[in-house]
Amino acid sequence: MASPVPPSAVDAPKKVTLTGYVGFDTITQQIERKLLKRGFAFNVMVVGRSGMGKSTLVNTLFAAHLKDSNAPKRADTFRQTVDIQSISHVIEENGVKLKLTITDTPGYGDQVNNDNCWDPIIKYIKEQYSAYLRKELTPAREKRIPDTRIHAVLFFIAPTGHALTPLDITVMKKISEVANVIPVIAKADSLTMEERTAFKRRIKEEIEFHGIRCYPYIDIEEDVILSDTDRVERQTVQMIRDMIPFAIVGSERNVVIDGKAVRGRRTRWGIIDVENESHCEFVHLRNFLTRSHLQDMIETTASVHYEAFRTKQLVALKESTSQMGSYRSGPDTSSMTASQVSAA
Ligand SMILES: Nc1nc2c(ncn2[C@@H]2O[C@H](COP(=O)(O)OP(=O)(O)OP(=O)(O)O)[C@@H](O)[C@H]2O)c(=O)[nH]1
Ligand SMILES: [Mg+2]
Repeated sequence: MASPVPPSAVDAPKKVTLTGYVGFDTITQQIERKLLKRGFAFNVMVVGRSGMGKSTLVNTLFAAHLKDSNAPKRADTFRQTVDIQSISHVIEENGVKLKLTITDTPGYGDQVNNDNCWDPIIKYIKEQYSAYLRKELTPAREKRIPDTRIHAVLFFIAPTGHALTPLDITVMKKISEVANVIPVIAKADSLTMEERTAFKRRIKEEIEFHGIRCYPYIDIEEDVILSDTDRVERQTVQMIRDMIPFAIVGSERNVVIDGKAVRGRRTRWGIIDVENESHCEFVHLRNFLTRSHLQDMIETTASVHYEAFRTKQLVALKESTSQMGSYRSGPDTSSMTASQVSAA
């Protein structure tokens, strides 16, 4: 049997300074690999008055990118959307998977009394937060909670060339309190370029006047000294804000331009190519959604809108439980909330 080693022979812990390369700088690549493997979920919702081209846009947005054309084709006669429906597609680009879900909603504004016509939309958005919160608070929660929270709401404005309607103002305001709202001018082919510019300016003024908070947000803190990166970021946001509302045209049909089939509309004045930047801002909208702001919208939904919902729910729950007097040895939120959290 080996004799025990005398204490003096054991090496005391030494403080070693590593001068060689250890490789922790690969952490960014490690994170990237993990994120790529996991993929992203991005959920967009379209909202607006009846007949504004919401369903058409849903079928135009990523049409060119879908290899599988399993997307339901619409019948030749246009049907009104009667309930909230979601369509998901998985798009893959350079090994990055994006699960894109577009939620189509029925147009509002057709009733004699349009009071509370926004309720089903708000309810749907909150239900997704609620489902997420329930899963988050389950004692044995899933490693990755499926994210059905709406990250962007495209709000369709009628191309009247005049002003927003009081109903649009109300609905936009209500939704902007619970999600990222991005206004768009629908059916922009019915306005001339000059009319578009003037209408955009008018909408912007109204949005500001009514205190509607549209995405992307600028939080101006007066005394903060900005770094160069912050300054560039702020300029980009400002540039995009100047472009909003995007003037868009949607189409589910192809038209032939120079022998090439493109998504477009044949009008009395000529052919409109949806993807042509000099015809409309559809491409700017799509780039904004997928290229420049996808991650930020996902993050903002979680850190601003979902966070506000979560806090409100948990505070309400805590109050109701303490009122019930069932608060014996401190709150056990994990088991309580899982069963009690419901859409506000
Ligand atoms: N001129 C023009 N017409 C469009 C455009 N987008 C859609 N339309 C037409 O507008 C009509 C209504 O389009 P939908 O996409 O069904 O409208 P919606 O907003 O889904 O309507 P609801 O489901 O009733 O709310 C159809 O005849 C479309 O072809 C566009 O950009 N320009
Ligand atoms: Mg529709």
